[in-house]
Amino acid sequence: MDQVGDPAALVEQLRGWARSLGFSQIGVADVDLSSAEPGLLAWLDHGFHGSMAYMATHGLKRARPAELVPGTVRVITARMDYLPRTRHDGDNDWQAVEWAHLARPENAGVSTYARGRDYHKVLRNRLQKLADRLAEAVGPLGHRVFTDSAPVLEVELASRSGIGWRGKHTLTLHREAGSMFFLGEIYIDLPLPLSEPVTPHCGSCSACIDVCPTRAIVAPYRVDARRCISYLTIEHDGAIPEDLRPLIGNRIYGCDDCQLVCPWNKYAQRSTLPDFDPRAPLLHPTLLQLWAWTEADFLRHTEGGPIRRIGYERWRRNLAVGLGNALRADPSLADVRAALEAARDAASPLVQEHIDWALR
Ligand code: B12
Ligand code: SF4
Ligand code: SF4
Repeated sequence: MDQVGDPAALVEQLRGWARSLGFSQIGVADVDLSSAEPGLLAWLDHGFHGSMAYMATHGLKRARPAELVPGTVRVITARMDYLPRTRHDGDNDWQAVEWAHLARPENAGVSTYARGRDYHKVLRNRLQKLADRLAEAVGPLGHRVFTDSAPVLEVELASRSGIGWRGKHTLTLHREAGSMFFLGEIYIDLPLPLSEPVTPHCGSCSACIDVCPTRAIVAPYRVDARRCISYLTIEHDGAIPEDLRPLIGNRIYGCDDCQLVCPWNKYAQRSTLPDFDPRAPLLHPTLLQLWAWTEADFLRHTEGGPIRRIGYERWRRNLAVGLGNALRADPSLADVRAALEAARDAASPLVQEHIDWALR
């Protein structure tokens, strides 16, 4: 610690640098996550990870930072708010705006986080800059930056270091910031002073559990990913289980419901960066507007964004489910029926099967 001088002052400095890079908060976590290991193992044992093989592959390394990066003694945790800086529809109640959009079955629900630039890129670059600043100040520093990119138990690290508490939906949330933020980490070999966790404030609330369209939050703090719309529309390859299709409604990329209903998200903070500004076609589109996209349109509109990762076929699969649910809500929607029928013959077998389901 010689090279550091006053470690508490260094953490204060780090906070200032982090803020200037677009982070709203940082913390310092210990690397002993052993008390989280049984929960991680139970989650895997229940098969809650579904086809996300990467969750099982690394096993307990996910809960052991020093095994992932030897020499790590602390983890700097960071929060970056992503609610877009721009307000739309002249309304400050962003949750009400989102609910109103989802309430119309012809509309397409695209998760708030996915409407702008891919957060992996935004956070990684900025975390690396933060690590570089720290290395300039303290001399040689063993470090690695992560955001949702490696076997790291991010929510656990964040909640242990005061970024927020773990909500019953399993995400990190904070009294003054809700949960509409991404997490990132810097693993370091420098023993900075730990930051204190905050007290949890879910109390007797169970709004997120009750609102979940697919009952994916099977108990407080337990998400069965196989039922989660985020998993089904983003992570899952192949056919979406038929029994879950009607429950997905018009959500075609991810799902925000458990966060939209959370009372603490009244306090969600807007991003300070333009990166998360929504691209116009993804803000509040209808299903038919997106269904009309060719593959070239899809690639153009999603360039540099997270949606591109799922590819055109999964995108069409998700839209077909949404269109089927719109028809179910209102069988007289002749334009929806016609659009599905017109696309059927040229579609891949996977999409064709979802179109057939939608038309039934
Ligand atoms: C896999 C994953 C998913 C999966 C599974 C989600 C989950 N809850 O595990 C799916 C695809 C469903 C998903 C969805 C979403 N995700 Co996600 N996801 C991840 C990822 C990569 C790993 C999470 C993880 O470790 N899960 C494993 C389980 C074991 O961990 P856990 O749920 O936290 O469980 C702990 C306890 O609750 C308990 N426990 C859990 N289950 C059980 C079961 C039993 C029987 C027992 C005893 C205990 C127990 O033990 C665990 C250890 O303490 C992280 C990034 C990362 N590397 O950490 C992002 C991350 C959690 N996701 C994020 C986001 C934004 C989302 C979505 C909101 C995206 C969207 N709008 O569609 C949704 C929200 C859904 C939800 N309610 O969780 C953010 C959350 C930011 C925040 N504020 O906390 C993260 C941190 C990514 C990031 N870098 O910002 N995600
Ligand atoms: S993201 Fe949607 S489907 Fe997944 S747990 Fe939350 S409310 Fe349920
Ligand atoms: S909706 Fe209620 S239970 Fe769920 S995370 Fe928010 S405060 Fe906690």
